[in-house]
Amino acid sequence: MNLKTRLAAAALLVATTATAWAQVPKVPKVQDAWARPTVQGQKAGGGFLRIDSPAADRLLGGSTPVAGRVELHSMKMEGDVMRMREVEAIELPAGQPVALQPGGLHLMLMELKSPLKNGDRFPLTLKFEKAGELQVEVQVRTQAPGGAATPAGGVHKH
Ligand SMILES: [Cu+2]
Repeated sequence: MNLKTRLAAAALLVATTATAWAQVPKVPKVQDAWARPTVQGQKAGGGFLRIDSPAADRLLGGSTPVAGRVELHSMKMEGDVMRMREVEAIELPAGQPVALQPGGLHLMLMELKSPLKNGDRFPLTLKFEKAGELQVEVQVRTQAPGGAATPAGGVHKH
């Protein structure tokens, strides 16, 4: 192989790699998925995670074997009262991490089939408008991963 051929081959390789790279689906990165333990008889529990989507997308909902259904909730102070509301979708701006956390946007696991016990793990399938479905593992724990203490109580009235 002479130098010219080698350069051409190298250029072709770069071009091929670049093309393959561009075709990699823009899958959101989901980290630190966790849920609070629940007590016997508690029908709903909060789920939290961080989503970093490389492309603008929307989280539409999810499903998990541990709950009858999964809702998307927002939480806001209105006067002295913390109010939760179901939302249609959660906007995910390109390259901007969105945190679902206690006191803010969160997942609500409705119709829990059994209490979530500290230390348990369960699968959760998230549904995105563009990226489709993505399965993540949720850890049941009393504190957010990373050790940040969460607001006490966790009273969830619907
Ligand atoms: Cu909620």
